[in-house]
Amino acid sequence: MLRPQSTSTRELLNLDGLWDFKVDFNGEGFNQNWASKALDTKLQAPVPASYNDLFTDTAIRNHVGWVFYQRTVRVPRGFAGERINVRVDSATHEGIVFVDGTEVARHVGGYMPFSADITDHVKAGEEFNLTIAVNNILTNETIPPGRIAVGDNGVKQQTYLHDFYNYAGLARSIWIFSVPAVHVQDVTVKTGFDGSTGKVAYEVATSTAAEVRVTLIDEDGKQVATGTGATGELTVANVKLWQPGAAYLYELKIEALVGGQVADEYLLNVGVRTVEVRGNQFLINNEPFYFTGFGMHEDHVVKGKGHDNSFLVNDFELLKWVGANSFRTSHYPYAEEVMDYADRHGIVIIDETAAVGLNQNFSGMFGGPKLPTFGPETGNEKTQASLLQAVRELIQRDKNHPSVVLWSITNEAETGIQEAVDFFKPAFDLARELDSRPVTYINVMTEPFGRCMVAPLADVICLNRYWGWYEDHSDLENAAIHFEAELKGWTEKYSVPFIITEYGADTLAGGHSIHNLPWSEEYQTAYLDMSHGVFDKFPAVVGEHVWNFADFQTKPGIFRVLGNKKGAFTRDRQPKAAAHTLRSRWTTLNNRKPSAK
Ligand code: BDP
Repeated sequence: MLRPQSTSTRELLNLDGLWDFKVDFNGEGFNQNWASKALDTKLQAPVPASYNDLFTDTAIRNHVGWVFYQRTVRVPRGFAGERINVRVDSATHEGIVFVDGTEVARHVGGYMPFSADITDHVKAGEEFNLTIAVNNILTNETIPPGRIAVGDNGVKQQTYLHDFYNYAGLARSIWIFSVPAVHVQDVTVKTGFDGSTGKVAYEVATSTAAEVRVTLIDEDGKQVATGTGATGELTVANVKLWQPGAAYLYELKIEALVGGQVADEYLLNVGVRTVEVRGNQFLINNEPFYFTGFGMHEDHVVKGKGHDNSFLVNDFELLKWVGANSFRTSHYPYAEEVMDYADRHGIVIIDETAAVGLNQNFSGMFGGPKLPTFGPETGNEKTQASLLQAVRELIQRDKNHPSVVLWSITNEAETGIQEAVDFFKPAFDLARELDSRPVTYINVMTEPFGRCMVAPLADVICLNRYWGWYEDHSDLENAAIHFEAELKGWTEKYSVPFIITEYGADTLAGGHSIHNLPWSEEYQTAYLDMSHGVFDKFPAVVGEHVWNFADFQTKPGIFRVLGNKKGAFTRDRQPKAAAHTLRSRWTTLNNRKPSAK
């Protein structure tokens, strides 16, 4: 799905701002046709933002079900004669879009865009009523999965098997945009190079038959290659590569022509780079790459998962300051603005679906009955279909980002049983069918090398390990022994690169202890030093992502103290002592392992 944009043939109108907002407490919004008239409400909610933390009413925060957002939109006169579309960058977790009360689009999956052609419902120059109903419910058939429980007090509660809080609403932008009748529908680029000659293979899909012309333009605005036809390969002399920490972006201008006249123009940023797994190395542009950085979250005070460009810039500034060259979109795809910014600033991304919590072994910790992870009431064929949809949509959306080097299928699923292989193998196969990047999954500590059956499916094995926190708590000497023994086992069994995608210790900013007591800043830094000492012994460990970049909001009912406190930064982005420890290690690594230097 192409991001909408404004070009010489396309118009774009952003609909961010305050929308009327109403919570459907009694489940009557559809029966009473709320979308067909002005919402009877005094509440307004900003878009983009999660709605949960905006209001003082706890019932809104805890609501399980539908909410309605509404505003009037005037279609710009300049849209006349064009195809008019509405686009929702995300609706968490299900969205239904109505134009003057008529449903025009519906989508399940809270972190992916969807759009609809509304040309037949609106008129350029005139107003229409845009309503978006959004549902926050997670079931055993959604990704991520969840379960609705009804308490003895008769109130519905949402449970789920991941710790981050289930923020909901319209957390990303909403747009209307126009495209010409004949337009560029999709484009896929694959890049490579041979010596100093770059290669950009492209494939363009148009809405109806059209001639295609492509032009590659460098950062100085100079045209460096042209091509015609819906598919082809451009060659770039003296190519400037997209490098981690030193991004270079060409612009690919794609034109659809009818009778020699330009009907549509679309612009795509292209970074020329290669990604390859060779033995136990992860290569970017044929050079071994060592991942330093974090698992992150889209999480801020008040806005929840609401995208905000100020926070985006500041978070990336902090990544740069601390010496991080990469991050993982734990545990769902992030806003497209984030992906574009990473392309522009040379930050490497492990791009993850929202398949988190497919693991009933955690039900004790998160509350809920202990069921089998895979079965009719839990992970079934419908859940699997949702996972495949999540993989398809993720790759469809993010395939052209040079920053993305690895697809992550799932986080911390139960993987030690044959049902897991049956469940996940089609997702690995699909990712490989759709794209050439390596594919990974994130292994949980309870599925070690002697047990996990999904590991053989992966090109890279990612491990979340909490030696010294959930195991050997406050005992770093034994933690080091056990961590090393475990990595020895994994690296002897599998000849692939390994990334430690989570390791971390909850830490109260300002907490101190001369004895390195857990929760103190001293313990967090000692824990990191211990872990790094272990990683450095293994050439096959090609990356370290600390859990987490910053403290974040968590699900009520699990034993966290006002959120998960494993951040190297606090929730308001101030450094803990750990951030300085990481900075001194990472700023000297320069994308390479110390042992590889
Ligand atoms: C891992 C999860 C992550 C949690 C983390 C933790 O992948 O989402 O936040 O542990 O416990 O299990 O802090």
